[in-house]
Amino acid sequence: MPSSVPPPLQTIRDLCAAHHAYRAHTLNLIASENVMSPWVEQAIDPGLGHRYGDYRGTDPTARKYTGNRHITALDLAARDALQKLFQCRHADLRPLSGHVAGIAVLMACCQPGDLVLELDGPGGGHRLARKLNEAPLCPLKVESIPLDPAAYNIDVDRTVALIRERRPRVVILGSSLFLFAHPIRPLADALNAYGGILQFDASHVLGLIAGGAYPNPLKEGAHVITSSTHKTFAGPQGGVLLADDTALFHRIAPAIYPAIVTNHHLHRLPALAAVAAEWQAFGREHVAAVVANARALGAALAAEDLPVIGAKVGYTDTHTILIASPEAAAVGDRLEAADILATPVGLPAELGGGCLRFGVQEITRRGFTAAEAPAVARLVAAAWRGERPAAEISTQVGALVARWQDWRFTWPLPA
Ligand code: DSN
Repeated sequence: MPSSVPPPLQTIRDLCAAHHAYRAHTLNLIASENVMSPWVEQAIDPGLGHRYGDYRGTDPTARKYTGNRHITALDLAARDALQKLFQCRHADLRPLSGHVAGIAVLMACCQPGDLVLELDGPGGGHRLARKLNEAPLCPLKVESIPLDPAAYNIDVDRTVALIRERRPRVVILGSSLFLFAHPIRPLADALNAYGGILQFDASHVLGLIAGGAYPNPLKEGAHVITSSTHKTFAGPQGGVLLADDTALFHRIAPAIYPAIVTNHHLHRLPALAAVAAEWQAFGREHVAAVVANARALGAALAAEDLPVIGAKVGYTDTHTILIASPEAAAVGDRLEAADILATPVGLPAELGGGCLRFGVQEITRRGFTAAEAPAVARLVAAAWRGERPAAEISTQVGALVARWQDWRFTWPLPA
């Protein structure tokens, strides 16, 4: 190996180092991010990323390329680990993201012009069908699932009536602003009456489902789960599709391969198997702490007189806390200037039109406990109101996060 780093590569290394140094002293409350434990991160195998492992259909042993004997075994081990963890018959690990897994369901189940019901942006929807519709190749009719703003959840009666009247081909549940579990059974019953599909986007709550803190949508009547694998489920970035219905699983497979994904990025598969094993060992304790910490932080933020959504019902049943603000983007900038990272998003007009979204999954993993919720809330409130210079708050933020250097909910690390 050459001893000195070529100048263009040094620049790249410097940029990465600057990113890591910056993020190490920020308070990361972004609800869609997480960190892998060192054990899981070490299971990412760049050498596998040099190879191809394509297979057609649903049988990972039916490989197109030669040289795959160990890759096939790894792929099967990862698939089996996910099926066991989510107590389902089928897992497809080829989607490169939750979005891609979701597209596969729509491509397999819809004809051009079919109706899809999904939550709109303020309702927390990822807006998969609307995003797909921006490409002229994919014309779908898309309507919004009715919301009960007071409960910040789906309006079950109106949604069931809409399904019966309009007979959508697919209904997509799941949210990027999840506070409370979506009701599934009555919607699934309405869809089953004519063969409609209930797709559940579990991206935000996959870890909570795996650890038993959120009801498993497949057990509640969802036909298919599509998800990313790196939010509350602290795995490598990527996607997964889970199902019990064998015929549906086979129907979706050609949309994944060869339609959307050919090479399915093998380097992440060992880490996916590793995070499933980690969740088997520590998942229950892990996600119980995440939800308890989110509720504690919700209460502490409310005690700072911030308008936390869901005050009458315990703030949240997930990792997420929402604080209403009509000027969410400006507040998000103020927080970022103080090194507090949260996400400004829209909310229904009845809830003020906008909010900041916070998630506690990453800080919980690194050592945050409910006892520290008041300290975190004080810093958030000070930055929110611009009470003190951002640099002064940032110094306190850095001192707080420096205390959280643990790797909780994983196996001991070598000394
Ligand atoms: N839906 C995005 C988010 O919640 O941040 C990620 O895909």
